[in-house]
Amino acid sequence: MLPEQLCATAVAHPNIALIKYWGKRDEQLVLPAADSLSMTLDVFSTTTTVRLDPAASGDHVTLNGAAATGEPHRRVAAFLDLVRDRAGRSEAAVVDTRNTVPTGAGLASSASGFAALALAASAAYGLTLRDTELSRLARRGSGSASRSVFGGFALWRAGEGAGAEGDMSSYAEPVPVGNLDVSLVIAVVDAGPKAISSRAAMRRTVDTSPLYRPWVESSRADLDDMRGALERGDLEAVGEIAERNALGMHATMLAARPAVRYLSPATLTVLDSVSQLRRDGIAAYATMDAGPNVKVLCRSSDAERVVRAVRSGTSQTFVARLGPGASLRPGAVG
Ligand code: 2P0
Repeated sequence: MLPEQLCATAVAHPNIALIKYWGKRDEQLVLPAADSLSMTLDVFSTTTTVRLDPAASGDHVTLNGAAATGEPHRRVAAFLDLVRDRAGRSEAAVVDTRNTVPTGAGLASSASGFAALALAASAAYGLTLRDTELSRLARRGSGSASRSVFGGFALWRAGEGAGAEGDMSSYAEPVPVGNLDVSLVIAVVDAGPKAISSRAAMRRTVDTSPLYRPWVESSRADLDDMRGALERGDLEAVGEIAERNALGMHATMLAARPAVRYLSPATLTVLDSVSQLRRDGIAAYATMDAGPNVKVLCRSSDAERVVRAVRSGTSQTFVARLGPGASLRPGAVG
């Protein structure tokens, strides 16, 4: 019989950044160049079970029922090594991950994936981590996963310094928010795989874009403004700041050499629809990540109107609201 802590299941949700993370100062420790701020969604959860297998010689990973190989397997195994180091244990693990994001929706699952894996693996290997420690651990899998540890709005601090000092000081934490009614309409314009991974695109932007440093500076100012807007519960200000921050991030990428361009003609069509909604008096603001899809911030009561406005030119739309932080499934440890 296995001792009690050798199996755990955790659930986590994706997050969308309103102040973007784009660029690292330390690739190995996943230390970002600047703070970022996100909202965790209530859709597209990832559920991950980690079971220690003392008889196995290596980790076995399945993603939606299919055995992971190559780079996805390597990233999970490297992450488990961090957990094993910290726990002082050496057993291999069987990892089963299920994403509820619809296949082909073109939405990344690394944030929810590594947040769920961090929680399930740390519990399975017998570690009890505070939220801050869990966020630091999830960060090592994928930077944005540090934020999915928390529900609602989360601020990921870049932290200070290098090496252990940087590692200790870079984690996410919840952000206090006033009374804010917000929904996010996700407009999928292209569900295909990206031409360049966000990891490689970030690196190229940091290394070659003359607009990178200015964007980092303006992002710091955007963050201060965003915190004020969230405290006031001012959706118009939250949306304006999020939209300008996202467009600035894409501008820095366009200036990379060679250029990184995720935005497509269909993206711009949706952006036009969002501008038209504003002219019609609807508070609607766009943000885009490492792909052509558009997420539109709006009041919940306007979400259906936004869906109708962006529908032409999109293959699918979803409406999300604020979601919960990562959690262990009750009774799932043992
Ligand atoms: C974000 N993105 O803040 C930004 C905006 C995409 C655009 O975080 O290299 O998968 O694993 O730390 O977290 C996507 O990057 O990158 C991302 P790694 P990650 O949400």
